[in-house]
Amino acid sequence: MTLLLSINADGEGRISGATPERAVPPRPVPANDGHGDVRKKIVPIVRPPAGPSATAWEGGSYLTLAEWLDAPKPGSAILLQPADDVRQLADRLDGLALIAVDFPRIGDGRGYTHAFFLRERLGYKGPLRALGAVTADQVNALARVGFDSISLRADQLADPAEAALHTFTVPYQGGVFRGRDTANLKARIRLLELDLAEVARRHESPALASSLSAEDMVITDAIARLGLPIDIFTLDTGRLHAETLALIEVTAARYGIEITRYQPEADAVAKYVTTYGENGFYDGVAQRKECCAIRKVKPLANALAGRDAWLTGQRREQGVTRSALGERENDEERGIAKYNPLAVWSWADVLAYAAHFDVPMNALYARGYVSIGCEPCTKAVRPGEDPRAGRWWWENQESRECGLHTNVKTN
Ligand code: ADX
Ligand code: SF4
Repeated sequence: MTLLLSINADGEGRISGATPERAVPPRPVPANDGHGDVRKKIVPIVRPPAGPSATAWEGGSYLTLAEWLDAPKPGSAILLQPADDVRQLADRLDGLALIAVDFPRIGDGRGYTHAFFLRERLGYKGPLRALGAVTADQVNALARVGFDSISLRADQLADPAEAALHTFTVPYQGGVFRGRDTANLKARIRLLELDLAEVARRHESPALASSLSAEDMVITDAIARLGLPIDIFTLDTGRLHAETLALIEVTAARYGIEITRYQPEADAVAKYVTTYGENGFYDGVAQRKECCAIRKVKPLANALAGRDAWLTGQRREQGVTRSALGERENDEERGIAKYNPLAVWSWADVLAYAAHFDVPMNALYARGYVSIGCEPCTKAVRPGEDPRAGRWWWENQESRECGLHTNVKTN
C-alpha cells in the first residue's frame, strides 16, 4: 500500500493517499532502543499488505555492504548501516537494484550523509530507501537528499497497525537536492569533516592555503573544530586589504591556531617596482602575471616546500576556469596531492556553514566584495554579477587566474 509524497518546484513535499486497509492485524512490535543490531529489532514484517521489512525488500533479503562487495550479484539490494564507509561503493554500484539506508536512531544524521554521498559524489541514480527510525516529519528532508522511498517501522506512529511500513514514493530531483535545508547542510558538514579527516590521515604534512576568504574560513573552522593536524598558511603579498590582515588575528584569537604568513622576496618586489612601477600590473596581462608570480606563486612554492599535500577553498561555481574543478587533484608541478574540499559547494552553502558555526568573516563581504584578492586588483561587484567580476576586472575572463592553481590534473 502506498502513500504518495509529491514535491513541488521549491522542494516542498506533501503526503497524500489512502491509509491502507490491513488484511492481517499487526503483531506487537518490540521497542527499538537504537542499540545493537538494529536489523533484528526493527519490525517483524506483517505481510501482506505491508511493504518491505528491515531485513527483506520486494526482491528478497538485503545484503550488507560487505556481502555486496564480496559477491556482487546483479539485482541485489543492500542495506547500509550508519557506520558503513559508503566510499567503498565507488565503481561498485552497477547491478544494484536498490540501496536502503538504515536509520536506527531518530536524530542520527549519518544516513543523510550516505544518501548525499551516493547521489552527489558517486552519481548513484537508482532507487534509494530510508529505513528504520525515521519519522513522517523527516520525509521532506530525506527526499531532498535523494531518498525516493521510505520504510517506516511499525512502532513509529501512534497507531502501529496503521503505520507498519507504508512506502512513500518520491521523484528524486537533483535540483532540489542542492537546496539549503538543514539536512543538506548537515550532510555537507559531515562530508567536509570526513574529507578533512581523511586528508589528515593520509598525509604527513598537509596545509591549507588560506586567503582568509569565506571558503577558507569554513575549512579553517572545520580543521580547528576537529583539531586536525593540518597547517594553515597565507600568502601575504604585501598588497592585501587591512580587513584581510585583521582577520588573520581574529582567526588566531578565535581558534587558537596560527596562520603562517609567507611573504614575497623583497629584492624581487623592488625590481618589479623599479621596472614597471608599483601598480604596473594594470598595464598588461604579462606584467600582472609577473607581479602575481613574485607576490603569490613564489611564496606558494616556499610554503609548499617539503609538504605532501595542500588544500584550497576553490569552488566550481567561481568561474569558467574552475567549472571542472576536482575535489582531489594532483599538483603535477610538485608531485603532491591537492584537495578542493568545497569544489561542489555553492556560495549559499558557504554562507549557511558560516552562519551555523558563526565563522568570522572578512569585513569586505558586507561591502559588496565577493571574491577577495589583493587590494589594488579587487573591487566590489553588484548583486547578481559574476562572482569574479571584481578580480582583475580590466582583463578577459579567461586570463583571470594568478598562477596558484595551474599544473593540476583532476583525479
Ligand atoms: S586566485 O587564484 O584567484 O587568487 P582565489 O582568490 O579565487 O584564487 O582563491 C582560491 C583559493 O586559492 C583560496 O581558497 C586559497 O586556497 C588560495 N589562495 C588564494 N589567494 C591566496 C593567498 N593570498 N594566500 C593563500 N592562499 C590563497
Ligand atoms: Fe600583484 Fe595584483 Fe597579483 Fe596581487 S593580485 S600579486 S597586486 S597583480
